[in-house]
Amino acid sequence: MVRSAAASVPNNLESFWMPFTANRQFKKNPRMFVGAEGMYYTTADGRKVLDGTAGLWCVNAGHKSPRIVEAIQRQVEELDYAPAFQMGHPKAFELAARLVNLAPEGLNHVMFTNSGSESVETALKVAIAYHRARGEGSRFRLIGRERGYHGVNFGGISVGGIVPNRKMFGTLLTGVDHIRHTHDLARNAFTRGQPEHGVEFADDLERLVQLHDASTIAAVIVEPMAGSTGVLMPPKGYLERLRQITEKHGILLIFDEVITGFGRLGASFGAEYYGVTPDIINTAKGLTNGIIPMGAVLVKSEIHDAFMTGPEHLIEFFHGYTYSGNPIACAAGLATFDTYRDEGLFERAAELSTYWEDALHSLKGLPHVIDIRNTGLVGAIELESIPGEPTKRAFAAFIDAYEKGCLIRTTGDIIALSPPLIIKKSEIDQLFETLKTVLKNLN
Ligand code: PXG
Repeated sequence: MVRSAAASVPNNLESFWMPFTANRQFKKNPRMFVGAEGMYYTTADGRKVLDGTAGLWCVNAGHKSPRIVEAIQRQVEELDYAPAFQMGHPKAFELAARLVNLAPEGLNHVMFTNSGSESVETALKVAIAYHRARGEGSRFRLIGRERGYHGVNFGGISVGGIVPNRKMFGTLLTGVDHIRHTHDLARNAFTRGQPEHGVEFADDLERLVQLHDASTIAAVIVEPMAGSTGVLMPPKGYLERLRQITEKHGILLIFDEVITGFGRLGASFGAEYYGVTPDIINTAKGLTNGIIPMGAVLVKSEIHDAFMTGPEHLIEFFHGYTYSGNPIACAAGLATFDTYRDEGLFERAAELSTYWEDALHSLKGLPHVIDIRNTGLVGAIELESIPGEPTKRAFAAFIDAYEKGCLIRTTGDIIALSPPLIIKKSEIDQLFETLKTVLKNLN
């Protein structure tokens, strides 16, 4: 029997194998969102849930932001899709130019992707190919960092440093090594902003240069502030030193700004916030307010120009996606930038960050809390793990907070918070009052 595509099937939860989810736990007691506006989700059972995480660190301008919604609707009517290769459409060029305008000086060229993971793969490929294009093909090694998160594709998990994301997947990329992470609870617990201790962790790169020789290393990739792994701020002077060491050895520095881009820290990019300019920046998430999948990779002119040689009818770089610079995504991106600018959201994040910091650190002293850290509109509360049962305590907090009307994220036994930048002081109060109750009741 031929089954019609339109035939209705009874809804069931079995078919969808959910990403990064405890599927069996979820399906026994599903948590479904059916609507969203501004700072709040609506659940299937009609409750309002305060979004303490901007979706997954992406809805920086809040949900259903009207200009973005309208721009997408208009674009579908005007030009739904245009081939990404050997053809163009105006909004892709406009969005690239606007992005360059937001970025630190010198990062003048943009490739579009469809996710943070694709931005990572693109950046790593650009780095290796760049060295080869200028006659240093021996520079093939990629250096990541322990506890780094760079998405889930093979390049990203190879340079990434989150063990469960790597251990099941065979040999990964070859020619990859890692510098040590910067988390140092013993010296830095309960720091507001950048930790005092740990600039010397950057010197671990010199150790790898000694081991592999600079002439074999193409690039180092780090998140300016490590997000997914539990919000780890760069120690004071650390990023500056990484920049010095990479420059000294001719190694490209890639900042993965998928989370730190677009106002999260109260500046356009982490690079601007920390005052350190890398050679390549990866973005996604807040680029379109999370509404349409899109990522972008910004590169310095020297990198771009190294490929602009040879006969002009030939393709210069063999890479790209069917949906690179998709018109709907570009329209969403442009309207997102207008919204960030006209609502002053990056400045708003900077202004609110002190109130946010004070509210967050007021949780110090509650049961099981072993660290609290923050920057911009990001916060983390690290809990002591239940012996032999890592992640269980924070997961219980996540469920309880959800039932009490707040969406939070957990990674390991760390609670991570990153609300839309439109959050009001009263909503910051609501979030932390709820968390206080949750933490007090935690086993
Ligand atoms: N790089 C960084 C720094 C990221 O944070 C990615 C790459 C991958 O992006 P895509 O779009 O392929 O998912 C990310 C994604 C969390 C969480 O709760 C973080 C991410 C994604 C989902 C959840 O910490 N970061």
